This record gives sequence, C-alpha cells and structure tokens, in this order.
Amino acid sequence: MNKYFLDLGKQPLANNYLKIYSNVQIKYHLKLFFNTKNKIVSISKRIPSEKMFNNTYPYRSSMSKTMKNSFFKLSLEIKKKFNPKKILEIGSNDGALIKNFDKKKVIGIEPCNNLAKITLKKGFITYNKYWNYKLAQKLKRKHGNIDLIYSANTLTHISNLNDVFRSISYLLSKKGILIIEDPSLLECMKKNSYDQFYNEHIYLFSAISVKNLLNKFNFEIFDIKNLSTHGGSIRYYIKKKSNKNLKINNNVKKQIQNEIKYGLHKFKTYKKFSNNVQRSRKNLLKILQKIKNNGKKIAGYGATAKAVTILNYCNINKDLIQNFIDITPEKINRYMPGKKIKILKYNRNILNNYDYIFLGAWNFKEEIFNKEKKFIKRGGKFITHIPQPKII
Ligand code: DWN
Repeated sequence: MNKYFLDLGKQPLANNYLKIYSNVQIKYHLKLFFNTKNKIVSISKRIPSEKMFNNTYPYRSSMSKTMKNSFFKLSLEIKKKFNPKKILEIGSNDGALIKNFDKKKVIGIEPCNNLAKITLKKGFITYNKYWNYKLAQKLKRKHGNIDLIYSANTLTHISNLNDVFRSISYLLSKKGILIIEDPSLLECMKKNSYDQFYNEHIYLFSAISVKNLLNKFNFEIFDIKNLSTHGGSIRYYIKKKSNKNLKINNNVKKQIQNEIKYGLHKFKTYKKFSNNVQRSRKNLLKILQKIKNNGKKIAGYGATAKAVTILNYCNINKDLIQNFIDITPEKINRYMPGKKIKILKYNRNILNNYDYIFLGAWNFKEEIFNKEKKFIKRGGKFITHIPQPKII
C-alpha cells in the first residue's frame, strides 16, 4: 500500500531550462509516497520519459571533477576485480565512465540524442535508446551475453522497474555482475535533502527496497559501498543467486541494519521527514529575506535539478536569488525552470557581483569551496539548506 507523506507542490520539469521566460509553464504536482509492502519511496505523478529525456537533455556527468574522478576510480576497480570482456552502461550520458574502457569492450545506452552523439563521435558503441526488454533482446542478438552491467543515477528515473530488472537478468551472463549506483535514501533522510525529489527521480532507493526488488528476479546484493557523490549515494554490487562463487560481504547486512535502526522501514520516519522539510523551507526563506532586507545580493551556484525543487517548493523568486551561475553550456543564458531567474555563464570574476552564494550544487561543496577561495577570502558567504538552512 502506498502511503502519502509529503507534498512538494507544483513543479516544472527539472531540466527544462527555457530560452525565453514564460509564466505559463506546465507543472506537475509532486507528492511523495512510501510503499508499506516493498518499502520503496516514490513520487506520485509519472511523466513519460520522452518528455524528460530527449534531444536536448542538459545534464552532463563530465561537468565536475568529483564525478570524473569517481568514474575513473570505479573503472580501475572493475578492471582489477572483475576483468569483464563486455561491459554495458545503462544511461551512459556523455561518456564519463565508458571513456575509461577499451572501445571494443564497452557499450553505452543513452536515450538522449545530444548525449549519445558525444560518445558516438568518439567511437564508442552507443545505442540511442531507452532501456527495455526489446533493446536487451537486440543487444543479445548482436553482442551476446554481457559480463558486467553498470548504471549510475538512471534506474531511479525509469518507472517500470520490473521491466528494468527482467531485461538485465536476460542479458547478463550467469556469472555476470550488475553494479548500480543511486542516491541513498538514508542519507537523504539524515541530510533532509528533499531536493533529491523531482519529476525525474521517480524512486529513491534504500538497500532494504533494492533487496526486495531484486528478490523477484533471483538477484542478490553481495557488496555495498557508501559514496559521498550526489550528496550520499550507494553503490550496490549484485549477482545472480545461482552464482555461488562470490561471497556476500558483511557490509550488506550492516547497511540494512543501519537503515532499520533509522526507521526506513516505518511510515512514521517519513512523516517526521515531512515536518523537517516544512521547517527547512520556513528557515531558508527567513535567511534569504534577511539578506534581501540588508540590500545584499545572492547568486545560486550550480543550476541543478535539485535547486529547481527548492525554488518552486519554497517559492523563491528573483527578488531573493538574482541569478544562478553554471558552467554547463546547455544551461547558460536560460531560465531556472518555473522561475524568472537567469542562469549566467561562470567566470572567475562573476562572484564579485554577489555577497552571498546559495549552494544549488551543495553536493559539490568541497570542489566549489576549493575553486572559490578568492570569494571566501574577500568575505563572501555561502548559504546552504543541508542539513538545515544556514550561512557558512
Ligand atoms: O540524477 C540526476 C543527477 C545525477 O544529475 C539527474 N536526474 C539530473 C542531475 O541532477 P542535478 O542537476 O541536481 O546534478 P548535479 O550533478 O548536482 O549538477 C551540478 C550542476 O552544477 C551542473 O549543472 C554543473 C554545475 N557546476 C558548476 O557550474 N560548477 C558544478 C560544479 C562542481 C562547478 O564547479
């Protein structure tokens, strides 16, 4: 049974950065639910994938050093530990992971044409398609079974998880490894990072819910790594139950115990989260309003999908945050979805025009602090809402 716990209001598509501002943007009601049976947290309204992941998808994994390093390290680990002959990445984006592998060994699946083009141009086999059973059948005919399937920040974006895992199970070899990586629900709850929810993120996984999902397909988690990326993610190492060669690491049990200790299996935890989120909104608005009353200027750093949830849920307008700053070419000179707040191109001196920086990309806080030493030195301050609204 799906039980409702939080209303994040009307939200536009998170990655729909408009060239020309319009106050008639389509918005969808974003409500969060907890399934008492399989313990999965999901959003209510499912938007067709084609509306979100199309020819102009602006998010590029390679835009941060942190993510590039994380993918590079993982590629070394995959080669050393599993030495797969054939690797498939579901949601290969601009190739941040696959570029670390031999072109003959790796296949990318990327439904956004503008991103698939990038890896195709570099000579990587890339299927510009959505992940589903039909595609898995096509791949099996062409390439045979796959030894290692990897997917980061993608499976949470696909509504039909049964089809996702059925297709993976069909294509993966008997001894094959599946690695998935997504934001951690436990970290989201602890950090009160309600901005992890937007229309693209249909689910937020916990080890508890992933275990339940996999069970149906005779898969099991054999190892887990907690990562700091994307505000706290979990990398799940998965195998077919019939493969007895790999031992189940104690980390799996530990993670599930931690999640149970926090109460991720109980509805009341989500009600508490909902109250914390409402308090967070009030306190963030208080901080922004006070800065405005003092005649100071604020820019958002990182025009993230997460920031879109914050702006629209808290109803933050141009009077409170004047601009966002970003390095992604596809976002520059466009407007934050749902708001008349323009995204400006990052340059070294741009922060001189502002007194405060709101961390839209709070998940890259360390990388940003390192880059913006000059701003910090001249007394510039950062604002974050994680884990509670404050000035740093
Ligand atoms: O799942 C998803 C995650 C992985 O990525 C997608 N559905 C959408 C996207 O979410 P996001 O937009 O919240 O992701 P990021 O990675 O937090 O976005 C960071 C943004 O900040 C990018 O637009 C790049 C920008 N940035 C910047 O301008 N300067 C980032 C850094 C580190 C910088 O120095």
